[in-house]
Amino acid sequence: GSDSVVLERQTLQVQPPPMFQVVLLNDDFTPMEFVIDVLQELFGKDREEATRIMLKIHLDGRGICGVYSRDVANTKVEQVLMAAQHAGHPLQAVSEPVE
Ligand code: NFA
Repeated sequence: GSDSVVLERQTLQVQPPPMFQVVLLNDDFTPMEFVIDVLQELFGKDREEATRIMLKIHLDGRGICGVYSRDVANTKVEQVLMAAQHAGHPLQAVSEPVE
C-alpha cells in the first residue's frame, strides 16, 4: 500500500540535511584583530585556530569559518555583518552549500 511505498523510499534514500559553510571574505580595511575576535566569539574557535583562519582569509581571499544547517549558517552571516557594521568595518560573510 501507500505506507510501504513511503517506507521503501525512506529506507533507500534518506538524506542528511544539506549543510552550508560560512565563508569570510578578505578586504583591505578590517583589522586582523577584529576578524580573530569574530572567529572566537561567533564561531567558537580558540585563539590559535582563529588566527590561522584569519591569515588564510588574508592570503587566499576567503576562508571557511564553520559548517552548519541552513538556518544556523544564515544566522551566523547576519551576526558577522551586524558586528562588522557596528564596528564600522567592511568585513563580508556569505553562506554557501557544501560541495
Ligand atoms: N586584510 C585585512 C588587513 O590586512 C585583514 C583581514 C583578514 C580582513 C581577513 C578580512 C578578513 N587588515
